[in-house]
Amino acid sequence: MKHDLRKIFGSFLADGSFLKAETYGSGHIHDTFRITTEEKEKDDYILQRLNSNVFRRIPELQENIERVTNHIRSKLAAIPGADLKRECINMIPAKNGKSWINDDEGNFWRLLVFIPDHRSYDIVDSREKAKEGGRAVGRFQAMLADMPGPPLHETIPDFHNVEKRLEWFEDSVALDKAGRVAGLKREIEFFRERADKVTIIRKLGREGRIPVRITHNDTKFNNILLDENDKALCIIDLDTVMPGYVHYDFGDAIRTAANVAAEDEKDLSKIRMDIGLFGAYAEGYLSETRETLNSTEKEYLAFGPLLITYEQALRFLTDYIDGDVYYRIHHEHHNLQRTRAQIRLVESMEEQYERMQDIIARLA
Ligand code: ADP
Ligand code: GN1
Ligand code: MG
Repeated sequence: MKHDLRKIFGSFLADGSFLKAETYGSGHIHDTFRITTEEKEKDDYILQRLNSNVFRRIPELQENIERVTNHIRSKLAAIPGADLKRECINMIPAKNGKSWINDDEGNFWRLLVFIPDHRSYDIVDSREKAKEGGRAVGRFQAMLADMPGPPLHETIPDFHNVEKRLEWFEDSVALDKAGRVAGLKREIEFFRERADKVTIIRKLGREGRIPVRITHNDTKFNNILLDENDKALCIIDLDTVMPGYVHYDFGDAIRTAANVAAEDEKDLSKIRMDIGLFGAYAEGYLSETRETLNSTEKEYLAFGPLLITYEQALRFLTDYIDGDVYYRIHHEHHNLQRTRAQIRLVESMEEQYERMQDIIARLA
């Protein structure tokens, strides 16, 4: 599908003239383009065609992001030397008065200021970067802790509800829409064996032992931008910011920051959670959140990565079984390859779980 990106860009109140558009980044959900402007001194932009299959209520989602970014900007404005253009997502209003437009085909588009001189990593190769990532997420949660107003919209209902995700998985297995289930016995068994264990965080929530907070819910490391010196800069991809448990954000960041291999690595022998990267991220994260987290949240923090990596593997396999309807794939069996890589990562975490708990106990 070819879109007239120049025309779409022209529907927003951006400063600068359209020079060129290129596809950008390695996100799995939206179609993302970098717009370069003709004038050297003016901002570049990120133009996104939003995935309305994944996000069913985009006006609500955009309202969430407006509230969250306004609140973060007001916090940053009180910090001397803060860079409001680089430390927070800035959405450009459209000429229609909203923060998005619909094109003739009904697609939703939004425009963001391109954050200059940032570094984004799919794989983290040093403890310093992991620690800065932890700081960035901790700071993000702290800034949103006192956001006034009603709860944020749930942009994807039951997003991290692993009990629901297990039900949907079993439904998909039973339906076997794409005829793929016969070859997946080992993988399916992996999830069933652990199904009772992974509900612990939700149980703690139901018992009132851990609070619902505002969380990001998609803290994979390439959604955490670092600056040119690899210092914490900005958390992006705010579509899933909504009520959640801190274990989700800690877990998803460790899933990506502490894995020495790619999320979809084919050679399973290369996949391992690095305990040094785990400890460094945890140190950065707890340096910002030690005072706010309660003792039960801390006690179960190390379980977050096991839960979220399990859930991620389950989501990839469910999508594979459904015939690849959710995540962008780059080849036929990509979702299965991703599943196997994430299963291997869960096993690596299980092997090191006691050390993970010890590290958190020492830092918390
Ligand atoms: P997805 O949900 O598809 O992951 P993201 O919102 O994360 O979409 O955007 C995809 C990629 O685009 C990011 O991983 C990042 O590389 C880049 N990106 C997004 N927003 C910005 C921004 N404001 N400035 C610079 N790069 C950005
Ligand atoms: C998607 O949007 P992106 O690419 O940052 C997904 C996350 C998954 C991730 C796996 C809205 O993240 O939940 O953890 O892929 N986002 C959504 O790489 O489903
Ligand atoms: Mg992203």
